[in-house]
Amino acid sequence: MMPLTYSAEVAKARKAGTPIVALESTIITHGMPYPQNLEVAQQVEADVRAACAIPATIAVMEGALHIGLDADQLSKLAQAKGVAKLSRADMAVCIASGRTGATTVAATMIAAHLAGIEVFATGGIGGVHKGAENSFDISADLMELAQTPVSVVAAGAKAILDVAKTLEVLETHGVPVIAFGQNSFPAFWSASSPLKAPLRLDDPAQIAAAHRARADLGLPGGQLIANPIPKGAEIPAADLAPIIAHAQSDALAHGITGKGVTPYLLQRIYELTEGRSLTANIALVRNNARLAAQIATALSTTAPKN
Ligand code: PSU
Ligand code: MN
Repeated sequence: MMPLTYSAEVAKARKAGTPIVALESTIITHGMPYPQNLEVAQQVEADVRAACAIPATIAVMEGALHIGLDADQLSKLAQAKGVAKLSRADMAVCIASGRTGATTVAATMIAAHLAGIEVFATGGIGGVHKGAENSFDISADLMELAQTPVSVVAAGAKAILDVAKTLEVLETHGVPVIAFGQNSFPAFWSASSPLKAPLRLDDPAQIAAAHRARADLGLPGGQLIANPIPKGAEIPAADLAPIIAHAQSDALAHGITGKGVTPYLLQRIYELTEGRSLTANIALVRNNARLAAQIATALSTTAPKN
């Protein structure tokens, strides 16, 4: 079994049975600029604590798989240059070569599951990119949701993706996509989208019960909880559409492919919205952290059976 390096706070929570929420680190290293990335990471951790759970930010630091980072480690990671972006395919090589890497949704789910953490909060998941019929660019996050039993709270999928195809792939792989408190599938910067969410639940305790029921049915994999951005923080889809198209044509013109695509588009949209995309991003991640803490609390009252 892979040795795990727990932060003191997470080690204590594990002993005491306090609910724990996993947090990813790619959002810190590849999703937001410094110093906002550090401020957001600290704020999101504080939100989890305020909701009576313990945050476990996950990353590989110099070859060690960390479940929870202390304040110095978080600050170091937020400023580090050349950090690898780790998905399922990359984790083992990063660990074996003693390097530092930030975990995507897929890699964070793998690490969380190893640590017995059942809930994870992020901003947006990876998905099927526009033009995937030619590029085959489909995030490994989708297949991870199909095989690793962690409930992931995200604000839906970004319009940088082909959201309809993303939902189709999730359905094909049997991933429950559950909108929280509404019928529409949230569109990251906007609370609703023209697409209906396949499933809806209105109560964190029901989401926890569905997580347990899935395991009791013998089904592998987790759930995607699609939590809409808070109303006051939305950016209208019509404002963003031309900006996303602009960012996408820049990516094409610069020959950006593979793992580089998502970070490039996020950075370009940040520049083109003059930081407005980041303000919205912060509001929704914080909102997701609070919901994840409530789900983790509900799960902690019903231990897994296996
Ligand atoms: N989408 C966002 N913000 C992010 C990411 C996706 O809105 O920060 C990050 C997450 O870590 C996600 C990863 O798991 O990008 C997906 O990358 P790819 O498309 O290369 O699988
Ligand atoms: Mn990709």
